[in-house]
Amino acid sequence: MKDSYYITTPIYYANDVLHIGHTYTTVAADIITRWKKNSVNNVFFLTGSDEHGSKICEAAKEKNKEPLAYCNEIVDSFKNTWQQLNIEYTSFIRTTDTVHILTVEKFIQALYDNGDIYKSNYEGLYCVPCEKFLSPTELVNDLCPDHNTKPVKQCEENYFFRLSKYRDQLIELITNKNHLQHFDILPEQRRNEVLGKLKLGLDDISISRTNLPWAIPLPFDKSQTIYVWIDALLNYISAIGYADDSEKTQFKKFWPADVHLLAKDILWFHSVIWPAMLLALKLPLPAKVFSHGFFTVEGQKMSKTIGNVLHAEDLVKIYGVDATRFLLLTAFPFGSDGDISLALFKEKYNAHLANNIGNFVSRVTNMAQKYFNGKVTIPENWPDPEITEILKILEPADTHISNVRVDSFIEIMISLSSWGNLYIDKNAPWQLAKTDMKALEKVLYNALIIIKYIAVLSSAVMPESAVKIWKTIDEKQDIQECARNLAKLSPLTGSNVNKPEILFPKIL
Ligand code: ME8
Repeated sequence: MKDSYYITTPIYYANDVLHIGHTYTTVAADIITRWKKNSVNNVFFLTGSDEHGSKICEAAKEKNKEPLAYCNEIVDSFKNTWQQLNIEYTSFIRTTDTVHILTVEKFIQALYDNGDIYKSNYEGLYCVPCEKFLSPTELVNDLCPDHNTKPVKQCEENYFFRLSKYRDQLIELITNKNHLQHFDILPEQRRNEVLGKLKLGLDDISISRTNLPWAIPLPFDKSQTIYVWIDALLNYISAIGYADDSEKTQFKKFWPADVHLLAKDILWFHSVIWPAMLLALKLPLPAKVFSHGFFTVEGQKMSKTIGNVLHAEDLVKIYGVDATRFLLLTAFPFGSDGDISLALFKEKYNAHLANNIGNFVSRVTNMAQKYFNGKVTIPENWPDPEITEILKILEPADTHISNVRVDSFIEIMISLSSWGNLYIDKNAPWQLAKTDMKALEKVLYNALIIIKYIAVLSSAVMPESAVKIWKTIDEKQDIQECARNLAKLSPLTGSNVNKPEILFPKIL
């Protein structure tokens, strides 16, 4: 079995600072990475910036800057955002990095040598914000439906990639689950959309431009530059050393990727164009592409013109880093679109974090202090069936992460805490304190165990809170070891429950 795991986010356009949609994808990738690191030795989490093309050129020009100088500033802002959100990526690739440029040249030359690239005339309508040609049927009132802007007519002699040649092979790899090279597109609804479109036919695509200097020149015809999307997709292999000829490259260790994470706006590029490019060079395809839901804000697409763009930093100011990570991933089922608003986040924060998880940790640890001075000892015949039974809820945790269902993973944490609160209400420790200290100690011990496992799952989602909880319950076990052995219930290893910090104060 391959002892490595490779997950990627899209490389975001360096034309502007990041917004909450970008953060959504990246936090999800970070949660998966953190959890995978518990059981897999080599985990690679790649993110980065997409820096070539008209879109970046125009943004730089507006600010009176050279494209690279402009990108440098935007990349700094990306890195700051990721640092603020506790994102632990392995590598940050820029499409202006030399290693990336060399990879693109090598790859495109190989496609050319293979006979997969040819020259032809092209006339079409190009949408700069999308960085792609749109067919007349895609337009609404002559405008791009995603950006409400008029595409520009372009007519030139370009180089084309023989995309159509790979259609049948792609359909087979997407549909045949028993194929060794099965390529999974998730959720299923998205797979069906891609397949439906593929079955209607597939045209070759133009992969070069004549009048766009801010891009990588074609290695076999320097008068043209490489289409920004072809350049960008190759980041997934340039970052792990595809162009490095030495024996021990990261490429051997990590390729094919386990999952490319993204949203529906760029699914076609990742589920058709990218795999076809790989097939052309007989490279293995990524195991899966997962398209999570798309956020709108109060019913509308986020846009600077409307002025409704939400940034993760807005949430961090109100809720802190951990809660922001949690709130983003619990807003909607992970594969479904949804409408976000500050009101929705507040409601979720109070329901799940302040009133449920935070309240549970606080009331149990306070009672451990009050009734036992923090020293709660293991009951006889522990674990009792009730605890063994409820902790079975942990069984699918690894599977949820492997299936990229971060929402279902977090749901386990929420359910454990809801169960814990009910368990406390049902057993009324304040009554037991008057009649049966032994029974009381058992109830608190069990509740502390539930807290321990909430912290274990939290280590991926809310890492700082996980450490706080661990300290509060005085756990000595290594949290990763505990995460690796979820199937084997472990007792508390500390001896002194401390006074809790308020984890998630209620927000009115
Ligand atoms: O497309 N809701 O970059 P990009 C949820 N450079 N996720 C969203 C979102 C929203 N409203 N808006 C953006 C590009 N995202 C290319 C990618 S990869 C080889 C090149 C997230 O800056 C989501 O992951 O437009 C989406 O696919 C991505 O940001 C698009 O980022």
